[in-house]
Amino acid sequence: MQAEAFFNELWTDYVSITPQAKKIRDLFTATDGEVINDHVAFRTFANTPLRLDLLEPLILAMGYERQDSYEFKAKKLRAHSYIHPNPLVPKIFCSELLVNQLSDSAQKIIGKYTAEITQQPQDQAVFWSGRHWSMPSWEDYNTIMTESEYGAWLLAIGVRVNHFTVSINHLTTADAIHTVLGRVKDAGFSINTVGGEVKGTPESLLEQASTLADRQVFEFARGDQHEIPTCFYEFAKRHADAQGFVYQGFIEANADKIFESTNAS
Ligand code: OOG
Ligand code: NI
Repeated sequence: MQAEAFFNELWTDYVSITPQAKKIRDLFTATDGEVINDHVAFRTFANTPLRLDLLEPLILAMGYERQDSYEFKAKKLRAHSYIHPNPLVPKIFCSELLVNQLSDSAQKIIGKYTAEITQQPQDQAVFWSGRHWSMPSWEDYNTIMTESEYGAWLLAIGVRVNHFTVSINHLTTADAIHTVLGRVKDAGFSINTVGGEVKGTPESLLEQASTLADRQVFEFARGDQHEIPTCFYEFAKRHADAQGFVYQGFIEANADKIFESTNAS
């Protein structure tokens, strides 16, 4: 599958549960013509047929290369990032929850659902085809939430794009991340303030910020209806190093805070 078709499918799936992203993108297309996407991110469960190592070949098949690896010990996550030889094709950040580091009871709950995954991913559609297990009960969702916000989010939302990212470098009417965030806030959207609104500095070569995830009512098992966080929109400004190369990587300390954009409170 070509990258362009891939990102079109992802965007359609993403805005269906993240209407704020379409509104914010429209805000910038109105002034800048086109919004270039820096990267997208996915989340998945390790120790299942959808684990990172089994999703990776589908990413590499589109021409990507593994860029780097990351560990988030406290959150019990690991991740890889992927970069495409065409600089206009968005990078991909894919993390997984190390389920076997959770408590026995949490492993049992997650395992009950992930046992429903019937096969390993066959093609890229795995990234927009929704949950591969039944909607959890509200009780199970909340039990997992006490140990892992990420785990609860993933159990309810499934393996699908978690955020798109506006490349501030490609905007023509705003250069500084603070200007971009000012416009987003003036339009009425909330920014994730965990670790400060802006994660990273020009010196670390990557500044990032994100909205707080949209919220949507989902029908849990047995028909219980509850509003939960869905997905968010990110903004990234990349800086050049002393040799003039614009940094293309990710920064573990920034990412650690970006994850919290889907927190319930
Ligand atoms: C991914 C968080 C990391 C970044 O840009 O550092 C990230 C997530 O929330 O799943 O996107
Ligand atoms: Ni991101």
